[in-house]
Amino acid sequence: MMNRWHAVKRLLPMLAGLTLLLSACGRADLSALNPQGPVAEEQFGLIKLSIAIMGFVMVVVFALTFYVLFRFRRRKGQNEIPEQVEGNHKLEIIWTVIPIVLLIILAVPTVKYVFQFAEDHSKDENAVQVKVTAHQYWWEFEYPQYGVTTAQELVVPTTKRISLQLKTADVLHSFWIPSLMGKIDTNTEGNINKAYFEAPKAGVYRGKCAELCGPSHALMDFKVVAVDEAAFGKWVEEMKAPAVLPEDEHIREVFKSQCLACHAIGDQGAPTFPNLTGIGSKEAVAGVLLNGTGPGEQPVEQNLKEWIADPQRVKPGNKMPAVPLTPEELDGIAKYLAEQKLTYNENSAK
Ligand code: HEC
Ligand SMILES: [Cu+2]
Repeated sequence: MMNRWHAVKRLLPMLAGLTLLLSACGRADLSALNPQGPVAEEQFGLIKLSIAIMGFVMVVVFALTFYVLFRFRRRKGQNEIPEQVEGNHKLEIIWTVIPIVLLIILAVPTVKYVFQFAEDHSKDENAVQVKVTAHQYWWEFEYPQYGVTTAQELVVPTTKRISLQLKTADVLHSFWIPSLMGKIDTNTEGNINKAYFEAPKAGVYRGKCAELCGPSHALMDFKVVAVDEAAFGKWVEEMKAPAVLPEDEHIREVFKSQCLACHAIGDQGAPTFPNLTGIGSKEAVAGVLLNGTGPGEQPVEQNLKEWIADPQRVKPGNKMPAVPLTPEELDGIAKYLAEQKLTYNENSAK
């Protein structure tokens, strides 16, 4: 008895630790357990329903088990073999029918929502259409209604439904915004998946790749930036404004020849790889180097330098080479890019 109490006492700190850990699972920008939009809310409803049913089954089964263990335990001096029971129609019917009823309760809303979430809104003119392309290890967002393409930050208005058509440019990935919608795979062209979500509350939500896709899979993050309608309109305008290239002639030439072969900025360059328009006011560089002054964050210029100097160190296996630059060129380009700020979302601009 004494020993058992010791074991319990030793487990207590671990239980306390786990409770603390789990209590951090409700982050509004990151957690499926703290839904911030209607799609995520309905999905959370399904999670709660299945947990409730499973919890109920567990309690009943455990209670019966302990009752039987206790009630029919072997008593002192009891040496004969107890009565052997084989088959009991009443009981067998009961424990077949109850699980069937439970499964039906689980199946009806699940099937209903599976079909609802697969609804095709790609022809809906009132929805914001976004073509999502997953790349090792970044996300491309094209807005055909507005003629804008961006990367890593999915800017959306709070007032509209966002209709997604998703595909991959290389291997399979999975698009996931835990607090706004569940996962949806990105397949190759010809097998486009559709999904939708709404983000009625302004804010920044974290997105993830949820399909192991290579060495930097865990770094394939993106953000959803939900803003009001006016700010969204302003964002579209700012994205389409002509580029202002670096003032310094040498830096400008290096930037044009070394960077714009792959990247676009404003109306300049090739949009094959992430569009750098407004890179100075994004939440992160390359999705993972968080901009800002909080814990784990750095000023954007610092993050740009870190990224451009050695992209492979930040995200092993990504498709951006380390471009040979002198320290002055690196400084000049990082400073120029850090100044590329959009003002549509002043509140959260870094
Ligand atoms: C061969 C093509 C290529 C060249 C050349 C190139 N990049 Fe990139 N760049 C990429 C790719 C691919 C990514 C996405 C990497 C990832 O996140 O997986 C990227 C990402 C970036 C990002 C992060 C973008 C974002 O939205 O967060 C910045 C900033 C950047 N590059 C700057 C530069 C600069 C500055 C140069 C020139 C010195 C340059 N790149 C040259 C291919 C290139
Ligand atoms: Cu991925």
